[in-house]
Amino acid sequence: MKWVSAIAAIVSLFLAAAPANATIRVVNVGNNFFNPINLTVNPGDTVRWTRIAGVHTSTSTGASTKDWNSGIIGSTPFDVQFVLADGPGPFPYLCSVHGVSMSGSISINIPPPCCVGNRGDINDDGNDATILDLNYLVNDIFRGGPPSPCPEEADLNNDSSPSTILDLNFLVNDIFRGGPSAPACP
Ligand SMILES: [Cu+2]
Repeated sequence: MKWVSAIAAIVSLFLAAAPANATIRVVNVGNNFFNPINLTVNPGDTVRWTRIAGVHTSTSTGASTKDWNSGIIGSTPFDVQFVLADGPGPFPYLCSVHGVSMSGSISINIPPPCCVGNRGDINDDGNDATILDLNYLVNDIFRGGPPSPCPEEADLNNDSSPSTILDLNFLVNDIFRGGPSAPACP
């Protein structure tokens, strides 16, 4: 119980200082264009198509693995989240009212291969487990922040399921209590 409340205290400390969350990236939908036409986002970001004029949709072309169709976009914007597992894209789309003359694409900025650094380097900044990694992990687990760019590096206890409370336990124990460091990547 003492252990749990210690973690809760630390977590609440870091909630206040947690870094920016996954962001919302706006694509304006006008007559007859998307702006920007081509947009690259980070894993976890949400693309928000926002109508500024006319009658339009955001509709994936079917040429990629990710499909969406907004229908006619009204006063409520249309959101799609792009995650690491979607792959880099590009994900082409068009307006189903105006066809290929009104089209665009989304790409995802995929980070370099995993486990090139140290396990525990959750934010992939090239350093071993630090407070910044703890920030990142808390943000991921409790606030819907982006998952680690390197899932293997986020799996601190090497149980094949990254970014869980058990990894948070492990990291807190490592940083604050002189507990064991995360095992090396394979
Ligand atoms: Cu249109």
